[in-house]
Amino acid sequence: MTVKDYSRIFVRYDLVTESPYYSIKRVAGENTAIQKVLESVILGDTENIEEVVNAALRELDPVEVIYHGLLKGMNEVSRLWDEGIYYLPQTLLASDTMLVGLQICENKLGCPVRKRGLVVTHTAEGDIHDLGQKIVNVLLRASGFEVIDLGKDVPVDRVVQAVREHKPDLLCGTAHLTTTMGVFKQISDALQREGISVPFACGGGGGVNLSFITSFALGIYGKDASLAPKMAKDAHSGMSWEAIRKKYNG
Ligand code: B12
Repeated sequence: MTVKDYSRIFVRYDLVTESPYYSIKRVAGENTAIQKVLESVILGDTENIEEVVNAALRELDPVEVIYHGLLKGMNEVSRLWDEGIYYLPQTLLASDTMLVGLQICENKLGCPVRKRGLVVTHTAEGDIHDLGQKIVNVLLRASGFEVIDLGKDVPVDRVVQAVREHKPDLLCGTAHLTTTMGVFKQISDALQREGISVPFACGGGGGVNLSFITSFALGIYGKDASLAPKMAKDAHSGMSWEAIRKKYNG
């Protein structure tokens, strides 16, 4: 066979596929405005994120911008990290970019005046992976729930204290580290010792999965943030944690 085109003969394909620009092409969608949001997250472009999110919001619903732009971009960043292409600085910049975009979407969503119920959310003790929790907060607020956001790296005692004090319909937790997810069981045990049986929806990564979360009382596994408002609605209507677990976790 004779080679007819020599123009790509010296291309290092490993370097091509390891570029974030390859990622951007890989996940390209139809909508240009959304594509720009996605690109800004992948490139960690904190300077332009405000402008591109506002432009996308002129065409699309905030929840669409969150799911098809911010979250899709962050999922691609997760892939780049997992494959050893992105390191801490790029990932951190991408996370900060996503958080700026999320805040703009949240402002645009606004909050219904009449509150439907109360939810306490937190990211596990020792864990700073709070992007999932932030999305959960935004979707809950947009659905009319009052959210008490305890933040990240929250000690077990503080979570238990907040549940005692605020008596939420639902408690939410996010964790990503194998070393931190165990605190969910500690929280559940502590609540049970006090006779509190609040449904405890948990999500995240690493070992946080259906079998781990359903291995302790109160735990309900949430694969996606969009489940949080549905679970909160069920909890507010009086469903027990067992019934909610059965409904969402089978
Ligand atoms: C972004 C990221 C970071 C960012 C976090 C920024 C931030 N503000 O969150 C930074 C750069 C700071 C970081 C730091 C570290 N990270 Co990191 N990080 C990631 C990465 C790439 C993506 C995680 C992420 O945010 N995904 C996007 C969000 C939106 O997804 P999510 O939280 O899962 O949320 C979705 C669902 O889970 C769900 N959900 C989440 N919570 C809830 C709650 C409820 C109620 C419901 C219903 C749903 C729900 O809804 C969301 C989508 O709809 C992962 C790799 C990966 N593939 O996941 C590693 C990863 C989690 N990190 C890891 C590690 C080891 C670290 C560090 C220890 C690194 C280091 N050597 O310093 C530190 C941790 C420090 C600490 N004490 O926490 C490991 C964990 C390994 C493990 N199993 O223990 C991972 C898996 C990478 C790896 N493969 O090694 N990290």
